[in-house]
Amino acid sequence: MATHKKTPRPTTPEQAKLPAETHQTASESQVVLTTNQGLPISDNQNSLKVGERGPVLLEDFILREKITHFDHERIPERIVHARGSGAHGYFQPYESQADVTKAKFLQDPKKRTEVFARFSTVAGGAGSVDLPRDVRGFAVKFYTEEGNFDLVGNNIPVFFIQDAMKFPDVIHAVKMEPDRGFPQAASAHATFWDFISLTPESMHMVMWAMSDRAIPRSLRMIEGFGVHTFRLINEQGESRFVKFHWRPTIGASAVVWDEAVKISGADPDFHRRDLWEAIDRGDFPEWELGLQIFDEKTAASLDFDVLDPTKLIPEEIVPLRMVGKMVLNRNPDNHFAETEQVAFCPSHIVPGIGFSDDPLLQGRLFSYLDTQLSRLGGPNFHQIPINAPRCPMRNFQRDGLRQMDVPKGRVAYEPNSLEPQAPRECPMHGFRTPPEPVDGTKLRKRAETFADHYSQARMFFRSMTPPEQNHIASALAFELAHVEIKPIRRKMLGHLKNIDTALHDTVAAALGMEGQTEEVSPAVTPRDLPASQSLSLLAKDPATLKGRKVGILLSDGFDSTLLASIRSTLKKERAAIALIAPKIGGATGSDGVHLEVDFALSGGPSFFFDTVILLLSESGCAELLEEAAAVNWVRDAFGHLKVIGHVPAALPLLDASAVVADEGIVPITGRKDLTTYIAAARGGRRWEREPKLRSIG
Ligand code: HDE
Repeated sequence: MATHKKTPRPTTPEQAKLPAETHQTASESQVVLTTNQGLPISDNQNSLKVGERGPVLLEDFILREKITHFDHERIPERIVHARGSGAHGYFQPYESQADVTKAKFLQDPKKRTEVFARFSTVAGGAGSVDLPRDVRGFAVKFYTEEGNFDLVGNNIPVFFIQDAMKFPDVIHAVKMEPDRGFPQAASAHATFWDFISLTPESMHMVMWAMSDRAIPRSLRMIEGFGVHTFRLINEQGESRFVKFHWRPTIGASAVVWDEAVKISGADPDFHRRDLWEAIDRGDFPEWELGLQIFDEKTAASLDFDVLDPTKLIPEEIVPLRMVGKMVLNRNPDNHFAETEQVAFCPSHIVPGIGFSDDPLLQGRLFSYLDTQLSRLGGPNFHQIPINAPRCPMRNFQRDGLRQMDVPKGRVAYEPNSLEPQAPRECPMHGFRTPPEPVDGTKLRKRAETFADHYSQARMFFRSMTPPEQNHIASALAFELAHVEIKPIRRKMLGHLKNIDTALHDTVAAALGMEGQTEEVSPAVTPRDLPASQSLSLLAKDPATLKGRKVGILLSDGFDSTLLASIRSTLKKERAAIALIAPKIGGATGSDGVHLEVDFALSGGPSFFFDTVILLLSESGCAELLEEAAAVNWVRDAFGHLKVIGHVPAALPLLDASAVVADEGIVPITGRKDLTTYIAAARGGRRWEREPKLRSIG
């Protein structure tokens, strides 16, 4: 028989409140803990029992309130874009855009409009990692003086499908497979590629999703796109088409795949942490808002349909007009209340902006409002502080679940004569849909003008630099290798052949599937379009250390004077610095001063940083030669093509890590060499190293 071991009985009431050191009671000046009804709580450590060791009483309403609230802490997560990170900030236009739009937030260069931005992955759940291969959501809520404008975009300018009817299918295909419940946050599985192989319209987006865009270095370094064609309307009622773009002012960058894999394990919150820390240290992320504005005539002259969301307009044809800047300068106060509860809807629009007939956009105008009803528990989610407009909101909608307001008065209808002060419609300033003649037959049919599925996919691939093309081929080989059903792989090779034969050949070889391609005949023969420079990340790499993170590995006896120079130089570059030492306790420099560090070697791998410096003493280096974590640290930095600055004493560690000297391995002996290191580090990764280190596949 099991015996019940008795714990010694506490002798005084004070002893019953163990552990004493974690128990904080309110002094006269402190805020008193209360229940949700405001009742002061005397004991937050113990439930109400019959005797000190007796059963807990149902009567304990304080315990029940606390546990009940806890039980209901989770709300349904977003079906897509569940994993997100947000920040507050403002948008400020450079000059009035009155010639094209009457939108109030685009008029006065002196006026800042408050914004809240949320960045997200698409496929994974709320607790999934930050760096899977995936599209990133880029949603911005502008709290304008004429209502909230939500620009709910992605970091890729096109989409997988052309019609909202297909959205549940593409999402079901990419999400974890319903029978087995895996894989989480990954497109490398059979159902996704099965759907894609049967959906030629996805091919352009697939090229983007397999490119470096899908593994960003930082949320601060992604571009954003409204994707659909929208409309701008000015005070004269003139309407033009527009596509929205966000450009990060510090440039867009990606990690390499091996880094993404390792970061996902070492720091699943890599992007969220990076965004938080940057804002926290005052290094505010910024994006310029760019508009591609065009009229019906230009739209008609293009060789694709501007209503087709699988197509982009090359900037060579319609350049961007940069109209203002968004600065994110404040972290959320509460992740749940703000980042989780924020409700974006493409239908949240303001006068001066309008929709197009893009069938995907039209479906979205329905979907987002609908999803908030179940996600946020009813029709009053606009009252949640993060969603509430900052301008007055008055109408006759009443009641409903989660009603937090107390509307006054007798009148809840319009027109009325009882309350002359009650709100009325405003023909002068109210939102108006620009009149557009529509005439046609009611039918379910895809427009012929949407039928060219390969030309822009080819254009995108051919606009990439060689390293970017290799990454696309590698990503395709990696993903398709996870598809155990061979006919799907064969069909995908058929699509790739329609996009680019060299790409097809490389992927077929990487899969070991030469000669097994299933031909896919395109609805429209793909054309060779001119390459577009703006599509490549590397072609417009800004060569800067601004906003980048430099990891400096120290050992006891490091050169203190040199560290001071490195620090002040990097500060001028506006780079962030992280110090790493074998132990978190820190390292003592040549001047005898002990320095605290940010990471222990094992917890601060080199793939957290954009470039690294080895600042070791001879004895420190000798000790690290015995340490696998140190050898991996350096080997990874080399393998991830990073610029490595090092003092001569670190050479044995470079050798032990099989580092081969090239222009990215920069000796630093003193202040003077720093210039060489900085120049190299500004240039980013050493792409010429890559083919020597890994083959495609
Ligand atoms: Fe979304 N999408 N989407 N989407 N989407 C959602 O709305 C949907 C599409 C995008 O940070 C959901 O509030 C349909 C394109 C972002 O909260 C849902 C279709 C683009 C976010 C929904 C699309 C996006 C969402 C899930 C095809 C780029 C996250 C939770 C017709 C332009 C916003 C929610 C945030 C979220 C539906 C296609 C971007 C279910 C039906 C194209 C950035 O309503």
